[in-house]
Amino acid sequence: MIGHLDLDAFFAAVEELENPELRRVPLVVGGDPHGRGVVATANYEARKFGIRSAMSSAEALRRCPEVVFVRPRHSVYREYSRAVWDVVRSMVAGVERTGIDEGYLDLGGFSGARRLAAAVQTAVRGSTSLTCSIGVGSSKTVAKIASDRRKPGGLTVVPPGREAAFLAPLDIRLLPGLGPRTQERLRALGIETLGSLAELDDDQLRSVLPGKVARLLRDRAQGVDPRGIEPPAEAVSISTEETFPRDVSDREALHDELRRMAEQLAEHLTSSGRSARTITTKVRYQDFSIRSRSTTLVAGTDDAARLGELACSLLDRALQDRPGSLRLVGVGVSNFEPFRQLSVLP
Ligand code: TTP
Ligand code: MG
Repeated sequence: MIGHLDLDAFFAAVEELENPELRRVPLVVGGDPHGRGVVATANYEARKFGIRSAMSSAEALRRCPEVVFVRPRHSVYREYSRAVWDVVRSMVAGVERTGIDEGYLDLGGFSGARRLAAAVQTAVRGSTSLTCSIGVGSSKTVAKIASDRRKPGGLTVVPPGREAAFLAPLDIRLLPGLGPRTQERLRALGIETLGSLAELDDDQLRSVLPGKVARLLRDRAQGVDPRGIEPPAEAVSISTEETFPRDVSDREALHDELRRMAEQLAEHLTSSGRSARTITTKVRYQDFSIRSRSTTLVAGTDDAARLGELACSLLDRALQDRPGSLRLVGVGVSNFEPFRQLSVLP
């Protein structure tokens, strides 16, 4: 059986743990309500007012003038996320993380799946104080839809053979991969539920959406989804680079760029459960020549700030060896090792 785990109101739950005064007040983690900010997430108290992810912060404030806004702190969420997935990986052999707060778990046979899922919930809560919801089913689609049925803290198990019946009454918008345009076309034909999508014949299906995707979505609406759990891809290195519209010689500007890239790489590392020992900074000069400088640590890191500082000092070394304006900078990490254990969380 496959489990889908999704943390409850993740960013907001972390902010509540970090600052207990925020508990029991409507809380939005997001951008400036007096500017063009958007809601990243809202706690359940704020959701009572209809506040949702991706809504403008200004709209959230209109819906609930008492709502408390806090700005997102991604590095804090990454630390919590890592602690969560460390626990999950210590209990479940096959884990495929699909986002900062969600992923699929291989729960083995049906008989033990519910117990294992419940034990994961208890362990996650015990070690991080965060709650999560888990859906269990014979496929990714069923597990993912099930994890969203009883939030927060829910555990929804769809026994084998019950997939189609579980899906049939649900709204088509709950099917992952079904975009808003396809939804509109389906609704125009009176198809509102996964059950009626599942029953479409090939001709009707073609009229809504030509090609393979339509059949794939209909299969999924029937509970047919052969995708298995995929362990993280084993890349030997990951890197990112940026070509500037104009050559840049300002060291602070270059450092800012490198720190931003280090954030991205740290995110990748964290989400694939790895840390890196080697960091490389690459530069391209006005004459297109390329230099790179690397350093290798004794122990791996996936810390954005650390990677950023290393990338910047490597840039400084390259520019000391050969000064000049740059057309491009890049940062890469390699020499991976699995996570170190985290010990700063309560
Ligand atoms: P979700 O799991 O979609 O949302 P959630 O965990 O806040 O709430 P739920 O209990 O319904 O699962 O997303 C996880 C985090 O990703 C969320 O806490 C904030 C972030 N996020 C955004 O920044 N923007 C978005 O539009 C969404 C959907 C999420
Ligand atoms: Mg979530």
